[in-house]
Amino acid sequence: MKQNPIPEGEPDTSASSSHDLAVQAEARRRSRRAFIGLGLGSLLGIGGWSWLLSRPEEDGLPAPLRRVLDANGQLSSAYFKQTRLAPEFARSRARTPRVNGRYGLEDPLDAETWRLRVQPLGAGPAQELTLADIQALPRVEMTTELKCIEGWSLIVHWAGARFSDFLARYPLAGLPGRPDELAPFVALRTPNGKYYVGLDMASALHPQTLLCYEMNGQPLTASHGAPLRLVTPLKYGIKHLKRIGTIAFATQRPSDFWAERGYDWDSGH
Ligand SMILES: Nc1nc2c(c(=O)[nH]1)N[C@H]1C(S)=C(S)[C@@H](COP(=O)(O)O)O[C@H]1N2
Ligand SMILES: [Mo]
Repeated sequence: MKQNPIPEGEPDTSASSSHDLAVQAEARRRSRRAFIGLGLGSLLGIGGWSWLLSRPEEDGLPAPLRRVLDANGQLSSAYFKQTRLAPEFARSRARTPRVNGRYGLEDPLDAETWRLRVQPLGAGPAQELTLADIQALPRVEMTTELKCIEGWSLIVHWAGARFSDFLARYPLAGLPGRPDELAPFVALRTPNGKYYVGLDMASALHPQTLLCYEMNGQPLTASHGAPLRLVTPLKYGIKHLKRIGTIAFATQRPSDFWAERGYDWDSGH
């Protein structure tokens, strides 16, 4: 049989029987279908998301996602723009970062009266949660790099709850009148509203986006964001809002403290 040159980027199929080729084509067709399904994830609604996110994990991703990523290198690299994982490090390399940024931390923290306010879209009342409510969610630890746009970075060990687990337990992110569809944006701000960040929903649901209550094995100090801060290691430190007061949902990009001062709204790296 005539040997065709192998096109760039295609698997070497020159030794395959026609049966193998048919199997491969079918596998590719299926993984493409599965991938397209995931691309429509934002239309999947919270029911679909909570199903997906409650699947057993492989490498920190829900198994169905991981399988799609493994199934097709080319498509997965496209999808990985959103779902790649930030590198994790040995815990022994963790250090305590400098305190950087005190906007929104001006008032003394009253840990007794602090509540996390979760504001659904539309007219619904805010739900108030305690730190114990967040600590009752599955605890996740990770050692990742905190990168500041000022040019420094440091490895930190964090403990907290996945934002996705929080939303699965408190499904308050639905659109008004369409509770099965997720709002496309999340807005977080300090209790006094002086520091605020916006996230797209895919970033909020990323498996390494945590509502953190511990840094390097200790409860957060006030200046590092007690009692609860955001950590999202695919983005710069400016998005890691300390002392979360309110989480709200939005259909438009929420205002963002540093985006208003000229930085990139997404601030991914
Ligand atoms: N409330 C609040 N959170 C904030 C900031 C801030 O000014 N106020 N600064 C951000 C910036 S720019 C960085 S780099 C990180 C630093 O976190 P650290 O102080 O725990 O090192 O916090 C982020 N979260
Ligand atoms: Mo920063």
